[in-house]
Amino acid sequence: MAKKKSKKAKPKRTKAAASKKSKKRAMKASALPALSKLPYGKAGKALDGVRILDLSHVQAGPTCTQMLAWFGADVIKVERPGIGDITRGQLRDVPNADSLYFTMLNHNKRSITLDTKHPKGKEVLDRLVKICDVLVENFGPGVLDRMGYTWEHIHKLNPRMIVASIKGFGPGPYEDCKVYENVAQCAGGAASTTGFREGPPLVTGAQIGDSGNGLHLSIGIITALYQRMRTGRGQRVNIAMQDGVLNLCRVKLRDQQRLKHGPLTEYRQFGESIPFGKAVPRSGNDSGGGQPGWILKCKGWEEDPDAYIYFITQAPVWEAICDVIGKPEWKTHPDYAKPPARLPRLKQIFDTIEQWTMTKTKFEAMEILNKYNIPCGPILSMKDLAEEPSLRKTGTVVEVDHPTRGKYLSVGNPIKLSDSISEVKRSPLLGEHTEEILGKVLGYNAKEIAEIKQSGATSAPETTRAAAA
Ligand code: CAO
Repeated sequence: MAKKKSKKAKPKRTKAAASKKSKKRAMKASALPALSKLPYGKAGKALDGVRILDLSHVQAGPTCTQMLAWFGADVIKVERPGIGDITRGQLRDVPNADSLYFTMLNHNKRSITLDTKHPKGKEVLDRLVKICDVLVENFGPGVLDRMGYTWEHIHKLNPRMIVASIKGFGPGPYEDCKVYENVAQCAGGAASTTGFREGPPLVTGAQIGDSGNGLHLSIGIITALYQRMRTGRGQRVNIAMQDGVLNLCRVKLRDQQRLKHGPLTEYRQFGESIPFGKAVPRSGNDSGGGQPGWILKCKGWEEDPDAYIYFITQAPVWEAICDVIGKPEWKTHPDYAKPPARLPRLKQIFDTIEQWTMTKTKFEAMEILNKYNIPCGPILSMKDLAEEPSLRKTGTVVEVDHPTRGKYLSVGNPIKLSDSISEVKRSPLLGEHTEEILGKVLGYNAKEIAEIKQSGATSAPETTRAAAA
């Protein structure tokens, strides 16, 4: 029997309790500023006011700081006098101009040249540490400490500083190793699972070790900046390239564990009755998810290496697929009608679909398949992408002008914020902003700037300059 509700009177809200509650509400509300009345895209940039001390080089660090710069952070890139970031001179296509390798990774930044091992250079770097919010570096293991910029030293100068680092490996047997992109792909599980079963491990064109970890690092930095709003203090953000690549290969670690319970039925080798070994094999062009897919030849494949399409036999549109490729009988045939029945015969199914795709160009096939919501994608070459008008329109591919190399194409910010619109500004020349940063940012007067310059802390000896040319 239900208990009779007690008729206890509700406790009366005292004046004190009410005022406590309204205070709490007011505090909560005041955590956010009043709604901006400015139109979207006109209220400044997301990271306006954030200053980044960028000691990064090559690709992994610079992709991170470029992303932060696109979001409005003031990125001050510190470079070795006379040489600068090594990529300025690597893979050069235009004599005496910064390479595309450098320009495409260092947009929207300012450059100061500084010998960080020179006593006067250290004095300037100390000042930079004091006024910046984030220090980003991807030197080899131990380099920053050897320079004298240990976490303790940095934190003493500026307890609010976030110190963000990329290294090849985390603590463990390889922590002292230097690492480049492809090493990270190999150590993080990507190479072992990429390519065809019968071939060697393969590295991918997507720079998941460098640019992928630049993204990981930027997420870490923005998160640390957010936490600093509550704690007031900085923290370290560490990314190991091996970890970042493994994170992107998460589905392969999933498959490694599934192997214990039987063969991976969505892999072609299952249908070909080839036994699985102890580790996840290379899966060629098999889909990494639950909907089987493969790359198929299209009309013109004999001459054009990119005349292919990725075709996914998504279960809900199977009947449409059967009609399009001229196999309506597969809709009811017990060997093809249901997804589990199709798994052992994926090769034969895709070979049959390919007979159809070979009669169409990749774009014709796309148009037909899209009408039926059949997931597919043409293999687009870099030429296709560079010339694609819709990518130009969205700013994903942009043309940038540069004083020494002229016009070139770059990839703009792929993350589109509706209230913080990215503009792509050319990369800085080596040391272009040295005086500006010494004077306007660090507050040195003209006499002090002259002394710094005379000390050799911002310029390279003739021999270094000649070697870099
Ligand atoms: N003034 C004076 N010296 C400077 C300087 C400056 N402004 N900037 C850098 N240097 C010096 C450093 O002090 C260091 O000297 P020491 O070795 O004498 O201490 C040296 O230049 C840089 O060392 P490094 O190990 O970082 O550079 P490297 O070319 O030998 O190696 C790389 C490059 C990428 C393998 C290594 O930096 C690394 O493993 N980084 C971490 C992982 C990473 O980010 N890899 C991806 C790179 S992108 O493909």
